[in-house]
Amino acid sequence: EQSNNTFNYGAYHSLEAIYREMDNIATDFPDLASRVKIGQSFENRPMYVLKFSTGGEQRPAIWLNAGIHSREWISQATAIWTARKIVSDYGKDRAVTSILEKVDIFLLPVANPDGYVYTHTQNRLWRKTRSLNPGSRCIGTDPNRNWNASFAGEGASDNPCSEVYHGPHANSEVEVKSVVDFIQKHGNFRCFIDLHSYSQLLMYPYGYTVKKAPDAEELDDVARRAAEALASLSGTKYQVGPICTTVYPASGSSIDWAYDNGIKYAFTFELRDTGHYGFLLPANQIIPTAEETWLGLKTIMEHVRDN
Ligand code: ING
Ligand code: ZN
Repeated sequence: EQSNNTFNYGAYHSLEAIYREMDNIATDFPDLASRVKIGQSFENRPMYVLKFSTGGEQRPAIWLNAGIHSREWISQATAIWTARKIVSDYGKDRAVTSILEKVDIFLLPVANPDGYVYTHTQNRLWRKTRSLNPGSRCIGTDPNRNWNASFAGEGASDNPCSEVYHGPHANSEVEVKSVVDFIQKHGNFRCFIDLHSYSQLLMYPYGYTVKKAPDAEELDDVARRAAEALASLSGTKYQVGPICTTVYPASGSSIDWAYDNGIKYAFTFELRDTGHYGFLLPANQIIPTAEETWLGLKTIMEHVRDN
């Protein structure tokens, strides 16, 4: 049933190639996967998610977000590998099968499509969206400072030329607004995971304050178990902790928004490496990274299934 599968998971791909592969997955596994358009980008590119579901009505759901920062290519690559892994393992791997009997998974591999195209065509290290800022020559907003969670607070900038510019108002970026609207309309998300790179960290709220999240102990326990599972494959070490004290203060982030809107299991991965290659992680590390990350993701998803 993988007649269309000529996609090389060990290489980085264009937006078009990723979108084509998402379509192939949905076509090959129509009872399990569907490609859903949730909106379009500032430059009018479609935003596609893969929905994995074995039935039911608005089952509890997991949002897997990737590529919100366009230059973090291992994020988008890990996400599309994960999509293929889910359809390949369903019915074979006990954990995946049991997760999908109870919860739906929504996977957004390229949360910032305009930025992603720009990193392929103009500037490999572009991070932000590509929206225009009236009155400034500088382009783009940091889409991980644009969510409605202590918007424009600490760790974000009001300068449009900054890499962490928060934008004119919360949800000003159509890419962010499209995800917010989809999640709110659905109403039954229990988990939100955002994949970034790099630094090998697994973090939970908050980024906007040093105050402990009410569920910090449970989140820390889940994250530690996930990091342990991840390391079990080939020894890759992840540091675990709240965003604010583990990396830096950051307001308006996706997982703080998710957490403050009732999505308790909110996590961010900073994938490989620790800085040797940084954003320019060689393609021969895509599959090893995706495979180990998968063990961490599965640990979190099993916890969501059981709670
Ligand atoms: N790091 C993240 C950033 O947006 C982060 C760190 C994660 C902040 C989650 C807030 C919430 O700055 C990278 N590399 O983008
Ligand atoms: Zn990032």
